[in-house]
Amino acid sequence: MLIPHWILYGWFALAALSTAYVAWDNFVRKNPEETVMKWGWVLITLYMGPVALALYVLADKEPAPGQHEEFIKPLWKQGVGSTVHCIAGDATGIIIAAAVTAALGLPMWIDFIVEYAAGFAFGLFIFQSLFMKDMLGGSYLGAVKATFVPEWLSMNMMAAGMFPTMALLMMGRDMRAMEPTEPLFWAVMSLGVIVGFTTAYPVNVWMVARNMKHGLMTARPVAEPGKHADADERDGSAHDREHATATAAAAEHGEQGGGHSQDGGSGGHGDTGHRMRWDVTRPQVAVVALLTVLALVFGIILPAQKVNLTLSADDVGGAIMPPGMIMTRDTPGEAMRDMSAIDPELVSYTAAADARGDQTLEPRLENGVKLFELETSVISWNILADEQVQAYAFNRQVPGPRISVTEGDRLRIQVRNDLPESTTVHWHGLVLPNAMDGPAEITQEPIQPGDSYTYEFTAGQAGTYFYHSHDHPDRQQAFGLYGALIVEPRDPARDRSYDYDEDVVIQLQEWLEREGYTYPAMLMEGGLPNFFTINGKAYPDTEPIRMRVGQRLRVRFIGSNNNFVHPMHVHGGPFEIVETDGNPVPENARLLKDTINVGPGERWDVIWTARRPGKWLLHCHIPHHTTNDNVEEEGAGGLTTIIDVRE
Ligand SMILES: [Cu+2]
Repeated sequence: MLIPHWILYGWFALAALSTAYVAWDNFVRKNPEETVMKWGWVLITLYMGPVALALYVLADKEPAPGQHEEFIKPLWKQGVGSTVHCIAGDATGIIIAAAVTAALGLPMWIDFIVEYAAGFAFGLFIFQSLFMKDMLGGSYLGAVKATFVPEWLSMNMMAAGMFPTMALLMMGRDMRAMEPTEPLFWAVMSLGVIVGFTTAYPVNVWMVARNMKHGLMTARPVAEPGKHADADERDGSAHDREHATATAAAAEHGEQGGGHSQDGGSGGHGDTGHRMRWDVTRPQVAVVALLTVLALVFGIILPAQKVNLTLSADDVGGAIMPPGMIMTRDTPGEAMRDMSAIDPELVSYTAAADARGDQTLEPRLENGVKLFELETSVISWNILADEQVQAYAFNRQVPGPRISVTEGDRLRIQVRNDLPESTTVHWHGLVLPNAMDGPAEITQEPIQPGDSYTYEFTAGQAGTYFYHSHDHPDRQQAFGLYGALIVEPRDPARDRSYDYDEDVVIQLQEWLEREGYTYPAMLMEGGLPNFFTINGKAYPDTEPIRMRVGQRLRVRFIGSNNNFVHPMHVHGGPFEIVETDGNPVPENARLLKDTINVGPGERWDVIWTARRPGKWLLHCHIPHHTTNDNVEEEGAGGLTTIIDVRE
């Protein structure tokens, strides 16, 4: 599931408004609450948004002046207060640690350790101890000791909910969630805190009930004798004044959460000994501690079974995965990056909706050498009038421009790489010096982003060839880095035996496009294509072939696609196969076929005679490949074109 940014920003806006309200109600309207709790509520509302706002209003916001003491008595509200108090510190530590570890590029499993330590430290040393020390007798060390175990139990349960939420979402389909610069990261943190709050709540209720932890308290400003309580303008201020004394009294014994402790039998809340007396036995604490540790362990084991926790934001941060890709705990980061979508923000050029690829590239002549310039870049390309893909393109077109030369020509081809990743170009089918052949890391260093490489060779063979990326071709060629390379014979007699009137190149391709993101189509779970193109367009936007009865058509099929063998079938009479992979077929060996299996990398040159007038289909015979995302438009789709024959 990819969550649109407007939903994320909507959530952040709600969280901001909720936080503003809670802050205003606490500090301006002076909800009669301990200062530490006021800050706790503000932080927790920042993280949990409207969820915290609801909890605040239902559990802690004084419904009418003077009612706070009574209002907060129920145990469930005390539990909420205790959880807020704990999570505010823990979550702050975890979120800061998560942002720092992500920025440092540390693996997820180290993130968890750092986050646990930071969350616990923040919760214990700052939120519990520092803020609570006055209530706990004034000694900071004493406060640390008194709150250590309750804080630890609560932290375990919080992490038991928050860690798996973070791991499964951060390393899910949309790994922008691993980047603190992305809004999704903060949304995942927000959800993680909500889940962590939920899992930490039960143990907090238990601890409040057993007098191990404070819940909610009422704290009212002590009215100075002889002076009216401050001129509060709001309704019921008279009520406030009436309760000024009660307030002070409440503050005195405020140390023990709310009302329940009164009947909780916890004796030691006298004026001096401000330490809470736990209403539990050691074995009881021990078994609850055991359960929280188990919950935490499961909270880490669970995601570790599902996602690869050895990966970091540096490895896969920002990657958006195809919806059906199977990612397991041992899927390498490189595999994920390879199958991830093109980041639409990298698009540097948007081609016109009706732009066509395979435009003939004119060379410059330099001392008898034909100089061609190719430049790779990320573009937006229409495969249909209403369907755009992000593509890797040569010279801003899909397929790349046609390089058309004559047998024996000396070629110099400058390739400039403007992709976000390295690339190379392979001249498919040509015999040339090994250093000019193109396979990345085998015959050459890949061309880094911003760099160039010059290929120079003589086109020694006539026929139908093509060029394509040979650096991660499973990704780059699938994204559109291919183009036709046609070498005309120096001796025109070579193909006189199969005269033709029209000459058409058909380059096949498969695409995977969903929700506006383009993934490299692959024969892998989650990578199967849902769009198919001839020369960069799907039917009905493929270019029809216009002929007259009696004319002969030469079709040069190029298997520029990556995955399927496409049985290309023609209506209205068979093809005659005249060349295969650039090699002429002897006249006495030329097969007649109406269906030719065009596999990846293959070229088939065929002659088709227009025998009768009408609209004759030329299409792949895997019916799914003649649909657009499983939809047939105007009778077909995808790998379909029409040979329109007139009298
Ligand atoms: Cu097909």
